[in-house]
Amino acid sequence: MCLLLGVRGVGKTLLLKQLQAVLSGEQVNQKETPPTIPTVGTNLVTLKFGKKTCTVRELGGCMAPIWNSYFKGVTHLIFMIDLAHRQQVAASCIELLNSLSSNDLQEVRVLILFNKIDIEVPVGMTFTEISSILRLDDIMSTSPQTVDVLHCSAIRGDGLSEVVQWLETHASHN
Ligand SMILES: Nc1nc2c(ncn2[C@@H]2O[C@H](COP(=O)(O)OP(=O)(O)O)[C@@H](O)[C@H]2O)c(=O)[nH]1
Ligand SMILES: [Mg+2]
Repeated sequence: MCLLLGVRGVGKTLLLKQLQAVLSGEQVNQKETPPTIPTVGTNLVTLKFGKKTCTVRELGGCMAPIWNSYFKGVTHLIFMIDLAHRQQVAASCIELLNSLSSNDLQEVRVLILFNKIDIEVPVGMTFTEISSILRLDDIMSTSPQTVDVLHCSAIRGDGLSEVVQWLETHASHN
């Protein structure tokens, strides 16, 4: 089971819809982006990679205080961060560090996924800027988990093939 976490509005639900579209061979269409509504509770999606599958569970951002009740049995974690929302970075950072320090997640493979690369500076942050605000190097060197980092635009589709690749390589099974 792969868990998809991130504070509210970072793009988790849209990412799952777009991954399903990519994997079923549909074109990601920027103008007809599927609408999302804030996720209440959890959103469970099964992604198919040929004969292999991967189950991803999104937990709503407003559930952060009880995210840890879903950590048992999790093998992979995608933590999403919104590059267009500076005021939210501190909150994201706290939730990320909390999750990484949980006993149940010490062995999981982690993907930190920066979303909304389509929103340009100065509203959006560059990868270099967010990395230094988050102290990403410290997080990567001190956390016991293997941590990978990717960036994408769930709305435009940039970077989604790398996310698909990560899920297929690490998180899917027969
Ligand atoms: N510009 C931009 N907007 C995005 C992107 N990904 C998601 N959004 C928008 O962000 C809002 C919240 O998305 P949603 O998937 O519901 O976030 P969640 O709360 O993390 O599930 C929606 O209006 C999305 O259309 C992106 O890559 N770029
Ligand atoms: Mg959602």
